[in-house]
Amino acid sequence: MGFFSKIAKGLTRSRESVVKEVKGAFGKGKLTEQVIENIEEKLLAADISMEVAARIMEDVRVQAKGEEIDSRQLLTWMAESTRNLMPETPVWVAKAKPHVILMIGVNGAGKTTTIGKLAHHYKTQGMSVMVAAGDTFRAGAIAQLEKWAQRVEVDIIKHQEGADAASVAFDSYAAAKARGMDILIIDTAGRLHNKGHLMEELRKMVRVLRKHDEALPHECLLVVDGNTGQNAIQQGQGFNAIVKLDGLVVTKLDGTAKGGAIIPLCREFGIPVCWVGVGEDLDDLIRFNREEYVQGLFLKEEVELIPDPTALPEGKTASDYYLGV
Ligand SMILES: Nc1nc2c(ncn2[C@@H]2O[C@H](COP(=O)(O)OP(=O)(O)OP(=O)(O)O)[C@@H](O)[C@H]2O)c(=O)[nH]1
Ligand SMILES: [Mg+2]
Repeated sequence: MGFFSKIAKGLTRSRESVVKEVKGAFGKGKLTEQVIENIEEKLLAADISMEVAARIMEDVRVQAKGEEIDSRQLLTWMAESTRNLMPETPVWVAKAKPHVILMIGVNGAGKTTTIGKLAHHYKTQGMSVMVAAGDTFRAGAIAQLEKWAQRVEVDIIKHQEGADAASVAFDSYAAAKARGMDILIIDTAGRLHNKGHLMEELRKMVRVLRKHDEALPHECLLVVDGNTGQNAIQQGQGFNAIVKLDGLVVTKLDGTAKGGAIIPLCREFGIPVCWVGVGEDLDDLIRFNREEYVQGLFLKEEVELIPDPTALPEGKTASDYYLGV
C-alpha cells in the first residue's frame, strides 16, 4: 500500500465528518455565514483549532468572491489553504555518522514502536542502525525494545532496569561511533510534560550526549498520539522548554477522528511533521507529505462514489482513487 492510500485510510474518520457537512448540508450555492459556521464546527470536531479553522474559511471566503460554488471546489480550496498553513517536511539527510535521533513523548505515545519501524526503514535503505534502550524506568521497556531490535536485526545498547538513562545515551553514542554505525536511535521513558524530575532526567540525557558533540542529538522527534488531539500542544510546550524539537511523529492516525490536530500542532511549534504512524506493523510508518495529508483529510470522499474499480471513469486508474484497501 502506498503512502496515499495509507494516509487516506488513516484519515477516514476525520474526513468523513467534514466532507459530510460540505457535501450533504452545503452541496452547491453561495457561501453564507451560516454555511461557514457549520463547516468551522466540523473542523473543530476534527481537532483543527479555532484559529486554524477561521483562517481556512477566511481563505475560502476570499476565493469564492460571493459567487456560487460547489462542494468539490470548496473542499479543494480548504485543502489548499490548509497545506499552506503547514511547514514543509524536509527531505531527510544524515547530519553526521552516526546520525543521532532522540525520541521523546508522553507515556504510550508510540515512541518504542516508532523506533522499531524507523530502524527497519533505515536498514532497508542500506544503513547500519543501532538502538539504545534509554527507557530504564518502565518495567519491561528494555525487553520491548530488544524484541524490536531482534525483529529488524539491528544492534542494541542497554543497561540494567533502573540504571541512569543519561549514561545509556552516553555509552550508546560511544558504541555507535566505535562501530561505525550510520544511525543511532535513542528511546526514552514516557513522561508527562509537567513531571519535573522526569523532565530533568531528559535534560540530563541531552547534556551528557553533548559532551560527545555539541550538535547532538541531530534530530529530536516529539512523538504524539494522533488521538490526543489538541492536548498534544500542551505536551509539546513542556518538551520544547527542555530540548529543541526538530519534528513531530504523529502515531495512531489509523482510525482517529482527530487527524486535524496535526495542523495547529506544527503551526504552534513551527516544526514539520516528519513521520506518521498508521498501524502497528513494521511498514506502518510514512514519511509525511503535507500535500497528500490534506488530500486525505478533505478530498478522498470519492471512495463512496466509485465502489467498483472496474467501472472507473475514462483515463483513470484504480490508483488515482482511494479504494479502501
Ligand atoms: N494502531 C496503532 N497503534 C500504535 C501505533 N504506534 C504505536 N501503537 C501502539 O501503541 C501502544 C504504545 O506504543 P509504544 O511504542 O509502547 O509507546 P511508548 O511511547 O514507547 O510508550 P511508553 O514507553 O510506555 O512511554 C502499543 O500497543 C503500540 O502497538 C500506530 O501508529 N497505530
Ligand atoms: Mg516505550
